[in-house]
Amino acid sequence: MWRLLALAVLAAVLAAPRPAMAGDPYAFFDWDVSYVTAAPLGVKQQVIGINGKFPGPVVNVTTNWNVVVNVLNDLDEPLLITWNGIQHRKNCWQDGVLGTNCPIPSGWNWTYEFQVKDQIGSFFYFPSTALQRAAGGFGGIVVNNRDVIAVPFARPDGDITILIGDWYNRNHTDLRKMLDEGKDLGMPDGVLINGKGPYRYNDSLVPAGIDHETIDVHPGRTYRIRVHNVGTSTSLNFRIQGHNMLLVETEGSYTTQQNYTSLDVHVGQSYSFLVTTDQNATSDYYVVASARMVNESLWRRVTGVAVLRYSNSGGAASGPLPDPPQDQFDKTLSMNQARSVRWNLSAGAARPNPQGSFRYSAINVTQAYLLRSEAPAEIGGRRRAALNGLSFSPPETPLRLADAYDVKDAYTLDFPDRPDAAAARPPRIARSIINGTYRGFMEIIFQNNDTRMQSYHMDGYAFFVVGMDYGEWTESSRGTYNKGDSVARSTVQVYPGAWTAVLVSLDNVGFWNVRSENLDSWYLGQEVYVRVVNTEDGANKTEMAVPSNALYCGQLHKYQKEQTPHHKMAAASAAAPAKSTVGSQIVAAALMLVAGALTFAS
Ligand SMILES: *[C@@H]1O[C@H](CO)[C@@H](O)[C@H](O)[C@H]1NC(C)=O
Ligand SMILES: *[C@@H]1O[C@H](CO)[C@@H](O)[C@H](O)[C@H]1NC(C)=O
Ligand SMILES: *[C@@H]1O[C@H](CO)[C@@H](O)[C@H](O)[C@H]1NC(C)=O
Ligand SMILES: *[C@@H]1O[C@H](CO)[C@@H](O)[C@H](O)[C@H]1NC(C)=O
Ligand SMILES: *[C@@H]1O[C@H](CO)[C@@H](O)[C@H](O)[C@H]1NC(C)=O
Ligand SMILES: *[C@@H]1O[C@H](CO)[C@@H](O)[C@H](O)[C@H]1NC(C)=O
Ligand SMILES: *[C@@H]1O[C@H](CO)[C@@H](O)[C@H](O)[C@H]1NC(C)=O
Ligand SMILES: *[C@@H]1O[C@H](CO)[C@@H](O)[C@H](O)[C@H]1NC(C)=O
Ligand SMILES: *[C@@H]1O[C@H](CO)[C@@H](O)[C@H](O)[C@H]1NC(C)=O
Ligand SMILES: *[C@@H]1O[C@H](CO)[C@@H](O)[C@H](O)[C@H]1NC(C)=O
Ligand SMILES: *[C@@H]1O[C@H](CO)[C@@H](O)[C@H](O)[C@H]1NC(C)=O
Ligand SMILES: CC(=O)N[C@H]1CO[C@H](CO)[C@@H](O)[C@@H]1O
Repeated sequence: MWRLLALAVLAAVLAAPRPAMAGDPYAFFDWDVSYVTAAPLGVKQQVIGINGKFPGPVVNVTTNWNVVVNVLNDLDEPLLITWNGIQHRKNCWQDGVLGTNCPIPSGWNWTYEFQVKDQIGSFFYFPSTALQRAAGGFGGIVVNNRDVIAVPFARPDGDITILIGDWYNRNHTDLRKMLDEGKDLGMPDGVLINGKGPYRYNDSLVPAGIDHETIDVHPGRTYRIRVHNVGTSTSLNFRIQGHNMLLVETEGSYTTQQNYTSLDVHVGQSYSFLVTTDQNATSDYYVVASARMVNESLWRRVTGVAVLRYSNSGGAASGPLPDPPQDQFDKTLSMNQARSVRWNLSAGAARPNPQGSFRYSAINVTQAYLLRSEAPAEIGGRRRAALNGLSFSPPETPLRLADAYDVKDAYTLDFPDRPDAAAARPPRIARSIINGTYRGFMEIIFQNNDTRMQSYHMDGYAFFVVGMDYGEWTESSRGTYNKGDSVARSTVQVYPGAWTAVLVSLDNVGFWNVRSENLDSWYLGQEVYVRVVNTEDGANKTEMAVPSNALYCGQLHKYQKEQTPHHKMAAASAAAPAKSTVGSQIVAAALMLVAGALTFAS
């Protein structure tokens, strides 16, 4: 009992001031997340909007700023927002996935507060549970450099966020039902660009009455275009008719600058290009995102088309779209392109020292995991997806919170490091996670035994993409790793029948989600967590304490105070929602913790 009581009192004391990040500016956002009616492909449906907008607003902040987002859940189901690529250093409490946060109940609000510490670049946010991303709720995140840090290119004349993604006319609850019934989602109905359907480039392929995106530019300028694939499961080839795209950054790393006429952007990935408006503007130009790594002639409708319009444009775009890469029978072209994305070792990134001064090749690997994915199969009587034969069961009690409150049996730490270590047992549904060693250096090899493209993401970190190839990974594959200028990023593609190897330095304490970015595979269980604890963390120097506004659910639900629902509809009819100051909330949270300790003890 003493230990628990001490824990509660300590946590209450630690919760009192804001976390130690005073001095850096704050950016505040108020988001009302609700359904809005839209018909991006001509079929009316409920999509998830933020403050009535679909897609949501761009979060435009600068390195080391504190970001405070008050999220009001006006949906009819629980909600969590996650921040793809934001590292939440020492602070997985804000990560917005079920392993670290209780979902925000319908009608409640919850405030995220985190610092975008030592990061720059292009990221995005989205609702992380229950397939909600298939309905929207996403938006871009721009983290700018501080003025004192050099950027490896001249200041662009504009900054444009482009969200691309496959789209279904069925809503996310219907899609969920299909997966629950063991069905495949099948071919998407199209591709949206910034929430809009395709420009009518061909009357027989695109019906009339669909609203498309227009990107307005001036001639003779250079724009930074940030492209994010926020879709469900389709890899997309992105291209702009008549224009080179100079790749400069991906997910927080400056790349060596190279021109591409098109680039494959896989689900969950983000890239920045510099595009110079150096064409004669005889007419507008097509901006295309077309399905990749599928039979493209069958998947023709899965094509997004927007328009790049110069201010001196001579007229509408017409004629055929610019060709996708002609490599139907050459599976190496896309992979070679992926390999060509390299780190610019001399560029400064978020800090003054060159990003390449972190020499990953000089560090010895301390833990290695080979994670094998297979096509979804029947596991425990249901169609599920697995890694190393384990299909993750989403926790009712967030794993990190369970640790903080000594909840037993919330998870096991025995995730198999090899698929063959798992093969002895039949595939199963489990809540087994990876025991990461703090300050260790982990190698993760993703082996894709499925016949479709996958991409995998790790929260809390950027990893070095040191290798990828077709076939089965073997020990000797290590000889092919790029030991010099592998790019550091948070989402990587894994080609069917191929492997991708990444290295990650486990210096960020917390519980971090490793997941398939393909929504259906993720929903069906293809995720795991890496638990990184510092056993010598006496005073929470390497990890922040439980936030004072933490939500409690599952086995800890008894600590949760009721919140007056703030539903717009409810608020209209019911009395005005109770207002509470930050101070009173902290007191309430502290009392809650003490009460919790007593409950435990009794
Ligand atoms: C999704 O569509 C189904 C009908 O196909 C409808 O019953 C359901 O309410 C819709 N859900 C949402 C969130 O719009
Ligand atoms: C983002 O913020 C920066 C400075 O904080 C500003 O210069 C820039 O114009 C903003 N970008 C957008 C797209 O609003
Ligand atoms: C949401 O929570 C904050 C405190 O975190 C509170 O001040 C606010 O009134 C709440 N309600 C709404 C509708 O945002
Ligand atoms: C439109 O697409 C159809 C079907 O692919 C094709 O046959 C036709 O030639 C296209 N029309 C134009 C004007 O490109
Ligand atoms: C990229 O293409 C542009 C023209 O579109 C050209 O001006 C520039 O020199 C090229 N840059 C590189 C690094 O190839
Ligand atoms: C503009 O450029 C296009 C493509 O390079 C070319 O086909 C066209 O003739 C040019 N038009 C004029 C008026 O120069
Ligand atoms: C794609 O599908 C078409 C139509 O079914 C078929 O003729 C073609 O062979 C397929 N292409 C590939 C590369 O499988
Ligand atoms: C790498 O970054 C430096 C700035 O440190 C820049 O001058 C150089 O052009 C970049 N190199 C490439 C190949 O992009
Ligand atoms: C890495 O391991 C090798 C061989 O065990 C050892 O000689 C070397 O000192 C280690 N390097 C570091 C940085 O620990
Ligand atoms: C987890 O790893 C640590 C070393 O980082 C080790 O001390 C501990 O015993 C491991 N726990 C389990 C349950 O394997
Ligand atoms: C999957 O693994 C099996 C057994 O190792 C192998 O025969 C098959 O070729 C693999 N398929 C893919 C797509 O990797
Ligand atoms: C010594 C100390 O203050 N430890 C606390 C650190 O924060 C966790 C919660 O995140 C508490 O459980 C510890 O008691």
